[in-house]
Parts: sequence; C-alpha cells; structure tokens
Amino acid sequence: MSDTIFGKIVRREIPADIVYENDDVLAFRDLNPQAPVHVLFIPKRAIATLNDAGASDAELLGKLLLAAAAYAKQEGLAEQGYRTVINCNEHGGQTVFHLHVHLLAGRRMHWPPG
Ligand code: DGP
Repeated sequence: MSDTIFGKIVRREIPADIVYENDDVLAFRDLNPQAPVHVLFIPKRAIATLNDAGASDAELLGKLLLAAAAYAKQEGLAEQGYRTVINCNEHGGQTVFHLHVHLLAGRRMHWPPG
C-alpha cells in the first residue's frame, strides 16, 4: 500500500501526541477530536482498510482492540464506557488509508450515528 501520514507518525517523521505503544500498535490523539478523549489506535504494520485485512491479520486486529481496551482501563474510562469505531472507505467516512480504531470517550455517545 502507499504510505500515509500515519506511516510517517509510526516512523516518527512527523510529530504526534503518542499516548500508548506496544510492539504492534501505536496510539495517538486525533488532530480533530470529536470527544473529550479521541485516540487513534493503528497497527505499526499498515493495512489500508478493513477490506484489505485477511486471515493472517486476525491477530493484529485483535491486538488493536485489546490495546484500545487496555488504554481505556488505564485511563479510568472503561467503567463509564466508550466507543470504538473503524471507518471504511467513502461511505464509512475513512480519510486516512491506514486502518485505525477510533477510541471516543469522556461524553455520552449518540446512537444511531450521523
Ligand atoms: P478516518 O476519517 O476514520 O480516516 O479518521 C482519520 C482521523 O485522523 C481524523 O479523525 C483526523 C485524524 N488525523 C488526520 N491527520 C492527522 C495527523 O496528521 N495527526 C493526527 N494526530 N491525526 C490526524
């Protein structure tokens, strides 16, 4: 896949407010937050969209969600709750083509989403 701004963040070529990291996952604050807490969890090994993920990516996708939950617990967000979102392609609202999980917290979320 072609490189994105998130690839540059993984390689520390551009700055980001990094809040969580493990061997496979990096998490940083969204530049355009939609909630008091809005953190993006990305795999260090890029996958463009959820459509591009295959069986060999199953463990990595699981690690992304577990990292988001671990961060939420660590930050005391877990009990009140939060939302995780993966946008895919145009109708999903995806703008950066390096798969990422949005973690939104710190306010009540609305359903259905707009
Ligand atoms: P999505 O629409 O699901 O592809 O989400 C992309 C998010 O990435 C969007 O909420 C804004 C955020 N974003 C875009 N460029 C940057 C950047 O350079 N740094 C950070 N921290 N966030 C970015």
